[in-house]
Amino acid sequence: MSDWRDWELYVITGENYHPGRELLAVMEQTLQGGARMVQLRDKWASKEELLQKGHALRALTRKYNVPLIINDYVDIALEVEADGVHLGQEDGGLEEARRLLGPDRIIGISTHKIEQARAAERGGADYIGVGPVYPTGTKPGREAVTPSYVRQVATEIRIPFVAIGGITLSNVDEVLQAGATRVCAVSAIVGSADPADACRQFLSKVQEAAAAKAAVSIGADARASRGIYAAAGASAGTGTRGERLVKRIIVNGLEQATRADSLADLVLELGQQNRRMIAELDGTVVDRSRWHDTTIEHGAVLELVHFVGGG
Ligand code: 3NM
Repeated sequence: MSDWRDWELYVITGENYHPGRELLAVMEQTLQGGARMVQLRDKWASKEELLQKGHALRALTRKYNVPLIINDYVDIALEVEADGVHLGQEDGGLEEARRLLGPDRIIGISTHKIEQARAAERGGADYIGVGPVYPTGTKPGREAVTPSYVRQVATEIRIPFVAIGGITLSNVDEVLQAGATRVCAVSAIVGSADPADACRQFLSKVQEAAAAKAAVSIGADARASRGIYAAAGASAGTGTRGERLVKRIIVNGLEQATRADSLADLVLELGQQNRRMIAELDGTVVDRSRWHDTTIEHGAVLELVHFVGGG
């Protein structure tokens, strides 16, 4: 699997939306269309059925090198060798899930307000769901959080997040403008007559929005390096994240943009906070106890190395 955080389009199963069409055939079409993360979610299936579907989806997603996430069940995720689980607020148990799954498997948490997003980040979730952005029949009775919650999360939360709930090709632009860089859909994709084409269209919208944002960020960067620091949040480039300026840094030989102020922030931004790691900044190893007060400057060069502890 390439870095799972690269995902832009997350597709969740919803067999009720494609009666008469096989689960695997529909999900294969989404993978062909560019789904980069797949979740097995079926609130009506028995555990036995879930296991069988989980094994089949595991084989399929492996073929496409795409992570598989299991909704609700840590034991099924382990049994089918999925890449992780997705838990709702009512499921609780992030700590327990982490204990059972270990540091490397992915744990996602649904959040519906900023306090839940903060708690999930603090608790060591790898990503959060942000929704339902719009009312949806897939989770009936849930109040829509609206794009304003997406904006709030984009401004404040550092771990990856995915916007979800009632997202369609007609409203996804609004979600992307609110700061989402990853989207997830069930009915608009698996319920479509052509799931592969739906995925392609979603992906191209996400990628267009990312390209537009990158162009703005680089412009802001150029202004910043000329010493023209806009007032907090005033420039388009710093936009939704307020006063934090985008810095270009090099991590393990690759250039990337970050808004992290400290080494600890950066590790969180990269979703590596649960890993045992050695960090070297500009050629000097920084002890983990110093990560919070080690500042990340524009142009910093970092090496982050995982290690497997013995004893
Ligand atoms: N979780 P659709 S909304 C599975 O807000 C799910 O946590 C949500 O389906 C959340 O794309 C949702 O058909 C349903 O609206 C998404």
